Amino acid sequence: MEIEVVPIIERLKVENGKILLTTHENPDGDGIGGMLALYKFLKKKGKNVTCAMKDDVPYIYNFLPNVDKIKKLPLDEVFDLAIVVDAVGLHRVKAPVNAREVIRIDHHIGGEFNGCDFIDPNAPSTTYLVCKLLRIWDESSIDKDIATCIYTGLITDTGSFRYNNVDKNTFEVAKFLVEKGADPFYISTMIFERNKPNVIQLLTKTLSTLELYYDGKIASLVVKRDFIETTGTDEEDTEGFVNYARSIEGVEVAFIMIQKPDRKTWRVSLRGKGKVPVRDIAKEFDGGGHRDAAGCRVIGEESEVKRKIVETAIKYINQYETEKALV
Ligand SMILES: [Mn+2]
Repeated sequence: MEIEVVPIIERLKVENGKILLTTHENPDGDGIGGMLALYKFLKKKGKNVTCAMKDDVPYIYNFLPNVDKIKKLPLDEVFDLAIVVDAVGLHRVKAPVNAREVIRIDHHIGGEFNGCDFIDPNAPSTTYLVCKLLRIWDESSIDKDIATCIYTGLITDTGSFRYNNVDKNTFEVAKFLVEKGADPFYISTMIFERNKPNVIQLLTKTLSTLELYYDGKIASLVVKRDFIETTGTDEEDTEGFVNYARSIEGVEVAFIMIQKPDRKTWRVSLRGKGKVPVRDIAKEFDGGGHRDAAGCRVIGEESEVKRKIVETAIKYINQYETEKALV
């Protein structure tokens, strides 16, 4: 199990040039946490590291140590090595990166494998993999700041240890991080207990769009651009809204459609409950993700897009039920 991490550690040890750490667009706690954990660790190892990504840091992650060091892509610089965190490739970064070599640390499936990549689709978060890497490299260099960043990715990608990607190893890593100084109450408070009143207004508008289909097995929510504009919020404030649709008893597929500023593109986030693989639904629209959390972009009228997603969800619900009946 440990052997797979060794090539990336050996590669990083010999890199004395410029290293770029980056993550996907619409960055989350796992991408930013993973990037900043590596940033501080590599700095301690005397490396020349830069953190940069396409979008701004969402408000809820502004407490993370070294968050002010994150630059905006594109950068007018050539890097010797780029490490893409929480993404299967540079195409997910959605901004130009000039690097001689790219390696990936991720828990998503996809892309061509390169010998230095560290990818494990069974890991609950990318920061879980980052933790594994840093522990094998030099456990004593993991300090409170690094532990805080890793813990952030761990709780945001597991819904605070509620999703089915959690097992005893997740708690073992969490215990290690707390021993290293991560403060669970502080981190959870910073991420989940600092809602602005207008975000709750946005949530209210969004929840009023709730619709159920197919005997209540499918639930949809819509965030119209007007909702965002009239409440003075941002698209990133919709993070987690889809979970309200998923939380309904009997729902197997939940999705939220977020209208992009061009008003014809919809960013769709899908959530499952361990039965119907929502990643397969997203794939039909050229998207991807995890079995229970996936996304895609669809262009069209609201009702048309919704109908297509619902029809595809029905197909996969039927497929799941047929397979279950055969077992
Ligand atoms: Mn992740």
